[in-house]
Amino acid sequence: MRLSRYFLPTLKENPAEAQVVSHRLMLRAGMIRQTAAGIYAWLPLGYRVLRRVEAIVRAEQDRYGAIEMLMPTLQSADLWRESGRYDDYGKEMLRIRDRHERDLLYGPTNEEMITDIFRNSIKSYRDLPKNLYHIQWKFRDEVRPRFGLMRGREFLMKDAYSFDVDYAGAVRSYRLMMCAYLSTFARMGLKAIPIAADTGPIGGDLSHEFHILADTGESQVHADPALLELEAETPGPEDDIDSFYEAVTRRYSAADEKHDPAKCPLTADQLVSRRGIEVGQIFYFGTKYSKPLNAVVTGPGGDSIPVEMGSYGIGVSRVAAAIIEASHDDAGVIWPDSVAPFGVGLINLKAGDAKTDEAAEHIYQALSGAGLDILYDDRDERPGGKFADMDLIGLPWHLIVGPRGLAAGTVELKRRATGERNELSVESALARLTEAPRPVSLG
Ligand code: 5CA
Repeated sequence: MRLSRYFLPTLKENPAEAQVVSHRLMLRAGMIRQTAAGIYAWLPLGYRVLRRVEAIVRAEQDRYGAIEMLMPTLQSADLWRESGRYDDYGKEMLRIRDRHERDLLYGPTNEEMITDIFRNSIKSYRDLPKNLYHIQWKFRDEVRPRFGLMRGREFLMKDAYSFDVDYAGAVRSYRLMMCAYLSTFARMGLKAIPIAADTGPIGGDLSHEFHILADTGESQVHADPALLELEAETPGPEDDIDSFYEAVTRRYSAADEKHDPAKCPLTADQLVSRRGIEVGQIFYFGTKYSKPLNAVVTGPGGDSIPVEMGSYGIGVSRVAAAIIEASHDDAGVIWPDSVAPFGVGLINLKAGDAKTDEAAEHIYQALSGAGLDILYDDRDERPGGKFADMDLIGLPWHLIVGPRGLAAGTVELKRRATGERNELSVESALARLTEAPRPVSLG
């Protein structure tokens, strides 16, 4: 992509309304714009990040056996009356009435809808287990939307729902999702800690939140420091997930509401007690929805069994912001390779100079031809502004082409994360970049 033709409205000044670094940098780097309180448009650069995050979430859900589908954002109120949550949910639910005076709502979550779809289609224990998920916009009319995408009103969520015939099956579904989550966050360069949690309005008796430690986090979490050192490699779906799950969950962890110093086996100074950003949560809630909605299957003996369920959420849009909270410096964002909007930023230091244009164009074509995503800064601007913009948007590699280097037969390759710079021949720079890890495919 040529920057002269792209839409990248960067800001020089810090926007006054942004209190946390991710919000500030997403506005400044031209990734998002607010359109109403807690509601954002994703500009082209931000949208590429969102889609990469989505692609990793999707790949890991698929790998651990969940099946993708898509449910609508608008839901009928009647279903929520069946579960009893229409009144319970309170003011956070956006209620809508159509022209026929029928009550609808903009979905804050989808337990009722998926249970309805399930009960109309699956009748036998032989068709279980099933885990169905979608990646869809949600709306929660938060009293205080804040921190940009961290606590929005409209936000993108991956939500999965598992159906099993018995408790043992439900536990296996839950453990598979725990592994999928740890693997998902690790692929995004994030260290996410599973924290034992209360279940809140989703209900149930087994739940973990996944937190990224950051001072700007909205929750206080307490954990055994060993949980910060989990293996980056989580077991695959065919491996021994039970031993892994037990090794993780025997370590103490608790969200603030659940933390009880009297019951904690570690003393305060042995614990990590920090602010955390909740990027995902998993729940086992048994028959909480299947019983009132009558989602039953016929068991092996011909008896009617309400299915055992769990639900598993990831705040996809929140994750995009959490990555910035975890990875930035004073100059801007530092994207991990896997989720970067473009893998390489190519800077032409003297646009309009025939030789420099020719060399930069050659590199742009060669890298694009090798399947890399390049943002080519071909604008007629001063080098200082170009460097500042490239640091701000935080692409992992910067390839700098200027007349002085070219006269000596070199270009400069900079790694954004470390600041390391190398003068290389064009051929070596191209070879390095084609071999380097790339962002996940946008599909
Ligand atoms: N039905 C369950 C799981 S599918 C559920 O709704 N869980 S949740 O309430 O914990 O939400 C899942 C994830 O969505 C959270 O972990 C969080 O990362 C994200 N999320 C929740 N509220 C917001 C919000 N207002 N803005 C951005 N992300 C949010």
